[in-house]
Amino acid sequence: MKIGMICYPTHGGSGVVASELGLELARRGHDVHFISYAVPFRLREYHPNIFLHEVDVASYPLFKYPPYDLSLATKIVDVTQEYDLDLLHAHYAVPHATSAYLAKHILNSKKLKVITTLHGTDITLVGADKSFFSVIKFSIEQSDGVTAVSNYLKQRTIEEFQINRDIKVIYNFIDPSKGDHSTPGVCKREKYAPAGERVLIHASNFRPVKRVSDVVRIFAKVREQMHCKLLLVGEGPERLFIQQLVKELKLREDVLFLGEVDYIEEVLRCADIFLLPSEQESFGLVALEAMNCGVPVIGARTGGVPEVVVHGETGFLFPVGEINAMTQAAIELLSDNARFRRFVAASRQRARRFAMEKIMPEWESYYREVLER
Ligand code: GMT
Repeated sequence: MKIGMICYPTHGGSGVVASELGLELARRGHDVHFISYAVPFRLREYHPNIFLHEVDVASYPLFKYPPYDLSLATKIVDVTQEYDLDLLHAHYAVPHATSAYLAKHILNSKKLKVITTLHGTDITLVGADKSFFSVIKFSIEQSDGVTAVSNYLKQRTIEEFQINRDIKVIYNFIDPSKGDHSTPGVCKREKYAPAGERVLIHASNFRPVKRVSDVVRIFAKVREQMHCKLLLVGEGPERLFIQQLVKELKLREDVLFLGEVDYIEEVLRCADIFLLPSEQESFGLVALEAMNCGVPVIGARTGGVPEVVVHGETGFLFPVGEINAMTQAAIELLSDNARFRRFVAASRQRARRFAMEKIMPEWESYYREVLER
């Protein structure tokens, strides 16, 4: 198949999923054309079946806001014509699904199909903004195929947008070998925890929805009970506020800001517990990546997270904002070695449910099904 993969290039779940899916499709012999405004960060490795097409965003003094969606649609039209694409796969509804729809109609093609994958904030945050409502609803309804990354997100989309069409749930996936501690590039745990401290970790885009201040407050309370370090991975609008909070709580020596990390497993492999107290999370790819590395997850029972993390087996989930319960769970788990080891093993085991070799056939058969529509 010749596939156009439309995604955001930045550090974020939807870009990671699109990149890993595209790479694996390329390994399986398909041609994959990435269309984005920059090279997606996970695509730095060369593959002969991967093609990159950067969208040039028009700038003109009249444009206070350059029309990215139109530049993207134009690029999709050009690439589809030049490479005779069969399928456009838009990751994230806004504006990718809409630009793909527009391109398909400019090309006036019956052969070309559009699949939209909903990732989460395109429905729960952006979608709830009334100014986008009708265009998102239209783009979902007009796609030839629609997938959601969890049952939760599927239900939420149907309810919020009164959608009356099939939406297929295809879970995000991991490569089990990346969680393997014997693979090269293993994190130097002693660099972060030189005196054998326990290591807590959080990774996100530091947006309010992630509740990173809860992470810091949980860590502060755990630290009252045991020697530990907190690794904070990522960048985003709340980073300065979080740095200030770390300073106020006098945690500077024990909290390490690592910035953006391209291959997160390298850091996850040296952590004991992943904290994910998000207000909203349609799936929680990073929780799955943590479990794949044998790191249990403690966080909020929200959105699609309970479809990934098994409460009491691979971590603990509590209502959003229950930082005392999250703290207690972390202290208890870290204080009982035998139990902790059971959680580590169960986390790895659970992650296998989302192994690439299980999920990829779902994608390939869904692509074929949509192409036959
Ligand atoms: O978490 C974010 O805000 C980034 C966002 C994205 O699209 O990059 O993540 C969403 O998609 C991920 C991949 O499918 C999911 O694992 C995340 O749970 C989801 N984020 C939210 O729902 C907040």
